[in-house]
Amino acid sequence: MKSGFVAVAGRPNVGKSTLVNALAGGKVAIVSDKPQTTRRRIAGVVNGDGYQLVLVDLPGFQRPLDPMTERMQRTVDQAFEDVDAVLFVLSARDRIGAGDRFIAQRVFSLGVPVVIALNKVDRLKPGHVATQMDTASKLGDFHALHPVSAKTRDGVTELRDELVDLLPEGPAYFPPEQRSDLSAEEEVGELIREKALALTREEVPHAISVEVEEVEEKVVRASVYVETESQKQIVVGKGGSVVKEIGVRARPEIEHLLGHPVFLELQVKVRPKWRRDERLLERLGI
Ligand SMILES: Nc1nc2c(ncn2[C@@H]2O[C@H](COP(=O)(O)OP(=O)(O)O)[C@@H](O)[C@H]2O)c(=O)[nH]1
Ligand SMILES: [Mg+2]
Repeated sequence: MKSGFVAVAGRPNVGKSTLVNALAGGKVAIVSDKPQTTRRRIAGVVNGDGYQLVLVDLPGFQRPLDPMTERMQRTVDQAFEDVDAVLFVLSARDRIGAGDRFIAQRVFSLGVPVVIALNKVDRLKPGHVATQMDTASKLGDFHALHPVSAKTRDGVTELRDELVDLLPEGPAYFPPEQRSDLSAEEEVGELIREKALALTREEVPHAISVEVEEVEEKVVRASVYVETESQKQIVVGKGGSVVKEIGVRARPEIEHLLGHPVFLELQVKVRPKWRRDERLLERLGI
């Protein structure tokens, strides 16, 4: 049996979480086009014939701005301490630049193999992909470079095989039916947050956190927290339309996760400055 941990590194929005989901063959981490979607470290477990690959999806690298982003950066630093390899994700759709080089400095100095995934190659011209591959190859002494699309799953199997090849002999760290290291409550909370992020913009997504109070046989109770009264009005929406839509979108996925129908009870609440509340951040797993 081969098993081990691979940290997934890269700038925000390059598609790290989407790629983890594609490699895991199911939803492990939530995805959005808003920065700071991934706030905590999530292990996505890929079980295969004779191997268990644990992908550690991380928040993007960033300059810490407040206690929340400080904790997020600490998570990233700690995650690098004990991994067998790094999957360094780049976006073929964006300029490979200073932000990527900053992360490259870090990952290429860890002393473990670095596999580069040049993501988002879907619908790009081959010439453009070739140019981006050339730029990517100059970032450091990589073990392998794979052009992929997490969206269409092009190249994902080859990438997975490459990562599995790098794993040492070892035990299974998670039971084979487990797809991530989140509890059911945490997974439900993340799904609700994903829908809330999709339906809000500007500063509101940053201000949203979700706490699941109860997962019962028939009912799931959760609160969506924001920082101000005006953000609350936005998340509630006219006549409750926005929070209702969050529920409509989240419920089928929660039911799929739990394996049975549920009634989803959502409340929107104001908790001023929660991003500075260390105790609450701890509770939210950030
Ligand atoms: N076109 C395209 N978009 C992608 C691909 N992978 C991710 N995205 C989009 O890029 C955005 C950021 O994805 P996410 O996985 O949250 O990025 P992260 O911040 O690196 O974890 C989302 O809107 C995704 O749908 C891809 O292969 N192709
Ligand atoms: Mg992410």
